[in-house]
Amino acid sequence: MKVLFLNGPNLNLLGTREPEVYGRTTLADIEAKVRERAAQLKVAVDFRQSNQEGELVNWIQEAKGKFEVIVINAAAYTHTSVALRDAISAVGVPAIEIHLSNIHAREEFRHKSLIAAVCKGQISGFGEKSYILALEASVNVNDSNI
Ligand code: CA2
Repeated sequence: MKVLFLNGPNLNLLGTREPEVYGRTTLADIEAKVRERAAQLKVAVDFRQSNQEGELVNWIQEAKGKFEVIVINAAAYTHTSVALRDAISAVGVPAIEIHLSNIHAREEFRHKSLIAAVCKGQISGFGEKSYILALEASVNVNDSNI
């Protein structure tokens, strides 16, 4: 089983700026923890980040037939991108939306996710653990066709 992790804009800055909001863990640290858990679960992982909306759309489209599940932290595009929503909906690969912070406990503009309705579910507010929980949920989605 293969899971594609997609990370949106500015997540490459994790651990280097605004540690009071997003902590001191870098995206590379998170990737390493995801890979450790993935090895235990015997899941193959591809882990990517882009600041470009179109590149994320391309990666979603290309996932068809190559990955069983997409885990996506669309970052700010969560709240703005009809393009990402349409890509997830069109490609037919089950997707899980994740966030480090609890978007519902933050500014009002973060409460609305344009991708939530086309994802299997949302994991939000568990810091880097959101990524591990999503990996575990991916196995469940794949095994039981949730
Ligand atoms: O909580 C999350 O995971 C978010 O997706 C993070 C996004 C934010 O726009 C979403 O509302 C919630 C922001 C990612 C930017 O990350 C930074 C990391 C360090 C310094 C500045 C930004």
